[in-house]
Amino acid sequence: RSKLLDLRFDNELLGSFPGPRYGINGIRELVGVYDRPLVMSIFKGVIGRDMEYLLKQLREQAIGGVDLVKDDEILFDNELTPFEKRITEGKKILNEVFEETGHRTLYAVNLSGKTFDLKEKAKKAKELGADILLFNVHSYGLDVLQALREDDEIGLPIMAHPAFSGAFTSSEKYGVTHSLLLGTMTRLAGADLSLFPSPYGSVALEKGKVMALKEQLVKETALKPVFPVPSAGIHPGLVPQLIHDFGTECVINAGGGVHGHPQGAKGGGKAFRQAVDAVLKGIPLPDAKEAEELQEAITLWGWKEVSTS
Ligand code: 1AE
Repeated sequence: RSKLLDLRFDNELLGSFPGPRYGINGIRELVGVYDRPLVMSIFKGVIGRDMEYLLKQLREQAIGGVDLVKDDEILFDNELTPFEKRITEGKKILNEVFEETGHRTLYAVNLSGKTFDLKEKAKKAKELGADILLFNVHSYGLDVLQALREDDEIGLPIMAHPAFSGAFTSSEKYGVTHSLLLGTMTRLAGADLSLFPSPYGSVALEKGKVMALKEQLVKETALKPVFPVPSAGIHPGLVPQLIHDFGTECVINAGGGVHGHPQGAKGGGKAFRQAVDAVLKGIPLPDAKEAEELQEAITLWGWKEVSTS
C-alpha cells in the first residue's frame, strides 16, 4: 500500500515550471466578467451528430447567457464535426449571438488525436481563432500539457479535464491524491482552468478532498492561480452551496443541468445566471420570483440550502 499524498517545492524548483499562462485574471479579462463566478455549459449528446446539430446547440447555450461553452470531453475529432470546422463555424455562431444580444460566449474546443500531432493542431486552432483548448490531460500525461503551455506559438488558454484521472486518484491503496494531481500538478504544468468532481453532484467527491484540491489551485505562490471548476451533476439549485464553498472565483459548470431544463439549453443557461445573481444579492432562490427560468429549474431539481458542514 503506497499512495503519494503531497509534494512540496522550494521556490527554485517551482520556478522551473511554467504554471498557467492566463490564470484566473487572464481568463476574466478574456471573458470580460470580473464580479461573479463564471458560468459554463457543456455540449451533450453530440457523438454521431453533424455540424448543424452542434451549432444549434451552441447557439442555444450562448443565448442562455453562459460565459463559456466547452466541448464534451468524449467528443473526439471526427468526420461529422471536425476540429477545424467546430472552431470556425462555432465562432461565426458566437459572433452572431454577440451581434444580437451583446453577450460574448467563449468556446473551449477539445484538442484530441495522436500525441505527436497535438502541437501542430493547437497552432492551427490558434490560427483559426480558437478561444480556449479543452484538454484531457490525464489521458496524455502532464508533460504534454506542459509542452502545449510552453509553446508561445500556441499561446491559448488551456482547460484541463479530469477524464481518466480516477485511475490514479481513486484508490486509497495506490496512486496520488486528487489535490496533488488535479490541483498542484495541473497548476505546475500550466492549465488555466481545472475541472474536478464537486462534493455534491452525480459523482460527488468527499468535501475535504475537494477543498484541499481547490486550495492547491488558488493558494498564493509564484505561479498564477488556476480557475477551479467544480463539476458533474450540477444544476441551478446547487449554486448557493457552490458559491458558499468556492466563493466567486470559480466557474460553475453544467451539462445536464443546462440541457435538461424544461425550456432547453437557453432556459438552462438563464436559470444559472439568475441563480448566481440571486445568491450575490442575498436572495434565497425560491424568493427570486421574477426569475422564471430559475423557478422552473428548482421545481424540477430542487435547491440546496447552504450547509456549513
Ligand atoms: C468532472 C467533469 C464533468 C464534465 O465534464 C461533464 O461533462 C459533466 O456533465 P454533467 O454536468 O454532469 O451533465
